[in-house]
Amino acid sequence: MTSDAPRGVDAPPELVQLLTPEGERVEHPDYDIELTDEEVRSLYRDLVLVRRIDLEAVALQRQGELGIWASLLGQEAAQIGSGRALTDADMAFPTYREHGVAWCRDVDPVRLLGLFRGVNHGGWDPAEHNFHLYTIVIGSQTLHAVGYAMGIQRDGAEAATIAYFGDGATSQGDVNESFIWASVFNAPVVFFCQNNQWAISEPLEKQSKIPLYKRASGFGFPGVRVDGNDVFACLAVTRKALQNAREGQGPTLIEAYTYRMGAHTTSDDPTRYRVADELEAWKLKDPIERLKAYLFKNQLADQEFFDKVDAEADALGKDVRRRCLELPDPEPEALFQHVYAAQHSLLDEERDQYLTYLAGFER
Ligand SMILES: Cc1ncc(C[n+]2csc(CCOP(=O)(O)OP(=O)(O)O)c2C)c(N)n1
Ligand SMILES: [Mg+2]
Repeated sequence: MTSDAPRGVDAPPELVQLLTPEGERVEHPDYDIELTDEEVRSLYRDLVLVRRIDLEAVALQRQGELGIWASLLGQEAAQIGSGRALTDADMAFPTYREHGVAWCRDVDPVRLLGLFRGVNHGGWDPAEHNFHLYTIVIGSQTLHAVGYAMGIQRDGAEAATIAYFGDGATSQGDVNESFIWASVFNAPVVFFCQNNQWAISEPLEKQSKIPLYKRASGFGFPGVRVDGNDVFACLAVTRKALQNAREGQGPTLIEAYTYRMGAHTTSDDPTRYRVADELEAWKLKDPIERLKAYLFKNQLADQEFFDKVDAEADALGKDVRRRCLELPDPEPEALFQHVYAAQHSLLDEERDQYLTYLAGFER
């Protein structure tokens, strides 16, 4: 770090920004976005609702109803901006934290919770939503995304894929291999890295000596750093990168510069490794507050609108909680389902053995 300011908080000069932390609209020579007032209000609603889902999930975990939860707090704009840039035909490959992108892909939030409650192995049909299952193995989904992109390239489809991953994931072999494949095959893929400054307790400076987006040039494709707390900029930059990919111009690496305001997961205690100042400084860059300020200042929304969105968020929180608690426990034999695409004799045998074993107990 070159200044005494808390980590990452001095916005780097090369950052694409269209909305300042104070809610002022600014221009960028390479990126612009035309949004109707209704579209801006709709983005605000998305941000507030996904934050509410996240808050409810953290509370459910604290009450013992979920095994674990990976909060997206602070990363809403990166996820909603990029998620709303996708067309129905595009395919997204998430990590375990992309609840905002899931929202944009119309995945019922309760389905996400089912996975963290341990009552299913995935929760949704990737083909139905063009949103792959969550991936815990850091970085592996970038390879899946490139493979899928090469497939749609051969199909001649007018679509692109987007691979989500974190700053820490850029140190994984899988991610670097996926960059090479994407580059040499000119695959229609957008690499969307949410640099939230931390990989559990490892700070960014332990992952890279150069800004992450600059890594792309070594692989032979463009990289761009965007203000990850600015929903307009995330939407504009991702839209352009996806369009380039669809038009045969190959991959782009987007580094969304943001901050993980919560713990890594509910199993983590960030007070053990980071100073409180850092969080306080980043709170001033909150993605929701800046859009709210913009809406207010430009008289695009009044108090009645904000109250309505808050009420909708509360109702959604209640609904998600109720339906989460009602999720049925799976039958023990469900463990053996969906392991392979088709029936498998060894697995059938193991399932029968297990059921015979269970039948020996009184239920
Ligand atoms: C291959 C692999 N190695 C290690 C882990 C353990 N692990 C889980 S999350 C994580 C840090 C990931 O950091 P980052 O990529 O920055 O994503 P973030 O959680 O910050 O969104 C690690 C090392 C894992 N899940 N998979
Ligand atoms: Mg990270």
